[in-house]
Amino acid sequence: MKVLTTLTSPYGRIVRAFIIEKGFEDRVEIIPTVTRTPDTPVLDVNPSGRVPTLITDDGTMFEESALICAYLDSLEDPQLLSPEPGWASRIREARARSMLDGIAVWSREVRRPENEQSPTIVAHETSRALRLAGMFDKLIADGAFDRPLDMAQLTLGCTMHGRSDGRPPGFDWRKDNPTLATWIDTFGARKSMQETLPPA
Ligand SMILES: N[C@@H](CCC(=O)N[C@@H](CS)C(=O)NCC(=O)O)C(=O)O
Repeated sequence: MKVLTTLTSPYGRIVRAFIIEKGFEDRVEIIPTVTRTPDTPVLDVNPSGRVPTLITDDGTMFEESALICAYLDSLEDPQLLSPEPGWASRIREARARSMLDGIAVWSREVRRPENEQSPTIVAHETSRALRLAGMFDKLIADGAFDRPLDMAQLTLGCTMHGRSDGRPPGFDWRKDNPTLATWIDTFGARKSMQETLPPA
């Protein structure tokens, strides 16, 4: 199997980290690629051009990080991501993905040429990310992540780990969210997080 991804994509990082958590490094080849160019190799296999894109040995194409992780998890026991009964773990996962989706929009916006950037979008996403950081600070203090690895933890870890204050500019989340900061630092020590750090 092959996964096409950039090494900077947090969505790609979720899949790369999960491959390590699952011990599938020998089963899934990571193919670093570029996106958003007319000749990106992703377009040869996936018309959306998005990463991560998984190609299975029988040629099936998967996109969407959570789906790819669920598929990989299904291939071999123990299943690492079996959600606990009830809705709580899926609710946490959706909240983490909501935070990631907002930060991805924000990060993309500030990479555009300055005269094309929207201060309205930047302000909107800054507020959203800071509000959600505050929510996770409280949830974690209340024990939401005192459990085995799940997609919520993997998503939040890949969203926040390696993201020092001020990246994107104005994302000063650490000082007001010490519980979240400690959790991210602890989660970030996992081999899967250390080996998937985005390039500086
Ligand atoms: N919901 C998707 C999001 C994937 C996504 O937006 N990937 C970005 C990279 S961070 C991408 O491929 N962008 C290229 C493009 O939009 O053409 C997932 O979870 O995998």
